[in-house]
Amino acid sequence: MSRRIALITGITGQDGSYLAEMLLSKGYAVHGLIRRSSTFSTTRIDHLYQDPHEPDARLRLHYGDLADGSRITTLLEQIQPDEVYHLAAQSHVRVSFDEPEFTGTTTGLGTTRLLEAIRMTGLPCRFYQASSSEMYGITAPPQSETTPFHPRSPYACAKVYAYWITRNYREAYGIHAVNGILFNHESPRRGETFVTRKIARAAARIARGEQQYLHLGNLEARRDWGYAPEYVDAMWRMLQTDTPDDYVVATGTSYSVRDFLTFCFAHVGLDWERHVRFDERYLRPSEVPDLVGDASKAERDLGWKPAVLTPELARIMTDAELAEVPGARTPAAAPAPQPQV
Ligand code: NAP
Ligand code: G4F
Repeated sequence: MSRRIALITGITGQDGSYLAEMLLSKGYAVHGLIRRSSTFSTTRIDHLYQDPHEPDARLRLHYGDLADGSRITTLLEQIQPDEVYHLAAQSHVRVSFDEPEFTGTTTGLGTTRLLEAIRMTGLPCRFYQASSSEMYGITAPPQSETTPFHPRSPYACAKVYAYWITRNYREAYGIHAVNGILFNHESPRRGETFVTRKIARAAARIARGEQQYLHLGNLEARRDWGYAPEYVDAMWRMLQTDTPDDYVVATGTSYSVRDFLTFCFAHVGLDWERHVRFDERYLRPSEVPDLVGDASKAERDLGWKPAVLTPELARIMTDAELAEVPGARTPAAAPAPQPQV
C-alpha cells in the first residue's frame, strides 16, 4: 500500500505537534503549514525534525498563512494529501474580543479557503475541521452533537461559521469533511496563556520561590478538561470512517477553575488561596459558564474513550512544570525544523 500523506495546518500548536507525532508513528508522510515569523515558532516540533534534504524525510514544512487562499491552493496541488487536518486558528477566546476581525478572517474564513482549495483542485482528500465546545456557549450542559449553538465570543462565532461551512461543503460538493467538536484539552504543551497551563506553571514557580502571586479572572467557570494526546487520536479516527460525520470529543466530567487550582497547588503542597489574586483584565465581556461534553457517539462509532481525567491531567501538567529547570533550556540538538525556501 502506498504511503498515506497528511497535511496539518497549525502543526506548531499544541494539537498539531501531538498529531504530527502520532501520524509519523503510523507511517504517514506529514506536511505542515507554518507561518513565517522573525523568530522560530517550532519548539513543539523540534524533536520531530528530519533533514528535508534526505529523500526519505517524512516531515516537511511549508510556509503559508490562513489569510492566503492562493498559497493554500498551490500547496494542496503540490502535496496531494489524502487527509487534511485543519487545526490552525487564532485560538484564544479572550484575545478574540480584542481582535474580532482578525479572528474572523483566520478562524472562520480560513476554513473556507481550505475547503475551496479542495473543491477547486478536485482532490479526493478527507478534511478535518477543528470545531470547538465554545460554540455551545451558554447552552445548558451536557452538550452533544444535537445541542444548539449559542456562541459567546468572536472566536466562538467564527468557529460556528467554520462548522457550518464544513457541513455545507460536505452536503453541496460531497467532500469527505468532518467536524470534531472538541472540548477543552490540555497538556504540558498547552499555550502559556490558557488557564490550565498558567495555573500549573505558577504552582511550580511559586513552590520554587520564583514567583509569589498568580493573577486570574473568573474562577467559577466550569470546563470539561481532557488530555490532548488522546484527543488527536479521536481526530484521526474521525477521518478513517467511510461516512463523514460530526463528533463531540470530551471526558463527560466538569471541574471549575477553582478545582484546577486546588489540584495543582495541593500537588506541590501549597494553599492556592494564599497566592491567587483577582485581575479583571482576564474577565471576558461574555463568559461561557459550564461546558460538559457527551461523547457517547464517538465511543459508539469510533471506539474512542478518554483515559486521563482532569485531576490526573493537573498532576501531569504540574509535574512537567516542576521538571523544567529554570534557565537551563539547552539549544535543540538538531537544527530547528524550517521549510525549504
Ligand atoms: P494553538 O496551540 O493555539 O495552535 C494554533 C496553531 O494555529 C499554531 O500552529 C499557530 O501558528 C497556527 N496559526 C494561527 N494563526 C495562523 C495563521 N493565520 N496562518 C497559519 N497558521 C496559523 O491551538 P491548539 O490548542 O493546538 O488547538 C488546535 C485547534 O483546535 C484550533 O483551531 C483551536 O481553535 C481548536 N480547538 C482547541 C481546543 C483546545 O482545548 N485546545 C478545543 C477545541 C478546539 P503559530 O505557532 O505560528 O502561532
Ligand atoms: O483556558 P481558557 O482560556 O480556555 P477557553 O476559553 O475555555 O478556550 C479554550 O477551549 C476552547 C474549547 O472549549 C477552545 F476552543 C479554545 O480554542 C481554547 O483552547 O479559559 C478557561 C476558563 C474561562 O472561563 C476563563 O474565563 O478559565 C477562565 N479564566 C480565569 N482566569 C482564565 C483566567 N482564562 C485565561 N486564559 N486566563 C486567566 O487568567
